[in-house]
Amino acid sequence: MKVPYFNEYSLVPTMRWFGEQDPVSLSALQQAGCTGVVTALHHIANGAVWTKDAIAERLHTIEAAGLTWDVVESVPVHEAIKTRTGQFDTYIRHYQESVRNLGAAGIKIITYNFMPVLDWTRTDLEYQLADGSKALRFEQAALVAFDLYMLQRDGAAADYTADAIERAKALYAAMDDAAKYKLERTIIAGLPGSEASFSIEQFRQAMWPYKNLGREQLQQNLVAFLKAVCPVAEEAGVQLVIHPDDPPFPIFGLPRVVSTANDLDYLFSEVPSPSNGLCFCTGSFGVREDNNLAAMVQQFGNRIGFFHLRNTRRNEWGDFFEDNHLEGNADMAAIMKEIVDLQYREKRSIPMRPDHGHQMLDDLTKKTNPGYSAIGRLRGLAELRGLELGIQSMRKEK
Ligand code: DNO
Repeated sequence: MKVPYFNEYSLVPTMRWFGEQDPVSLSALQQAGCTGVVTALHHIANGAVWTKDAIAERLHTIEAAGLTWDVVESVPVHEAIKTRTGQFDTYIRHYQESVRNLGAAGIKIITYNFMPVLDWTRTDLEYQLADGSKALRFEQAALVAFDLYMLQRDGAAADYTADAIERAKALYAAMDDAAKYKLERTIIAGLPGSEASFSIEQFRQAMWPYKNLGREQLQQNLVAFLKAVCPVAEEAGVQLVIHPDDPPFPIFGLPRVVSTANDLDYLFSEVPSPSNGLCFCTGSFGVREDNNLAAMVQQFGNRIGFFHLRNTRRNEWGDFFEDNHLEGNADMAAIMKEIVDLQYREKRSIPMRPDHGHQMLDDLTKKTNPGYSAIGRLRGLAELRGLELGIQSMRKEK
């Protein structure tokens, strides 16, 4: 991990790289100001071991480009582990093996999530903003329309208010076939970094094991997973950092257990191991009005091994879009102040990536990975690092 030259304890600037097929090159990441890379071996099937050779190969590519591999995002957790069914103990053994192999290669921070079936979810990947750029958006009515009229999930209507159903009905009535298909693909085809992609029928089947699995059971399954993997991670010098639910509330009747400060409290008190860490994603937590982000950075600071910094703007319906990094509902300056304090307090530099970015400028005419275009992230990184340096220098003047 290379710490930027200007201050001893500073956020380590990184971006996500999807491997050789990523339209954004390693050189571009370096030009944007990154010293490190966040990546995963996406070609390895979910549940299989990440071998030493496969890790070494990726490491070599990154280091040959003059960068370091600072964080893994993600080693995916197999659905059998989340539901504790089928071959879950085999998959846990495989996970332990991957953790050992990564630790031995010097890669010490591993991101994962415990969201049932779907990773992050949006309903629109081309939400037009007034300045001409495009953002990612989650519209509650679109999700409800998909759930009620396309997925036709049993009992779905009971999850929504009459008002939400009215809005979904109106939205659906105005959609043509192309719009419906686009919505379906946006929700279940898998956004960048997701390990799964479904047709409607496959999605129904994937949800089946959760039929009688409530929130408490999922929480316990997460704790059981951590109790099995953290001791191995400790030995390997690795920290597992959990990514919060995105969005941070249940969707499609599936439980979610990493959405609030209470959820985190439970997780860290059940599994106190230092390897049980947190990927603090301001974009995910920030969608909930009851999450005080700056206070959460303070409260869980000693657990945070990785930051995703991003901003969202919500409305009264529960819709949100991804705003500019310094704008939106999250008070990024207050959050950054806590981050600067945390790094000085604990005398460490924490890797960070500007999470997502708008599709803008030349990227508007290119094929980009939604959220992961070069220029939007470059803008985010530049703004966030400027904010950090400003806060650091004010601190010194005191
Ligand atoms: C989206 C990402 C997520 C994240 C995983 C971590 O942009 O933040 O896909 O990588 O949830 O396991």
